[in-house]
Amino acid sequence: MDLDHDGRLSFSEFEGHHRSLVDRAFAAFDRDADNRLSRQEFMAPKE
Ligand SMILES: [Ca+2]
Ligand SMILES: [Ca+2]
Repeated sequence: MDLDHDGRLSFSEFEGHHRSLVDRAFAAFDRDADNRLSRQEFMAPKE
């Protein structure tokens, strides 16, 4: 998360970390990988 290892978290480091988490969460829902969540994908229980 602290990309430049200066012991502090810059905004871009923080943003990049959370962006990657969000990307992974989105990909977990997006079963057909079309970069859109249908209602069915969004409502489907995670496995
Ligand atoms: Ca840093
Ligand atoms: Ca989809």
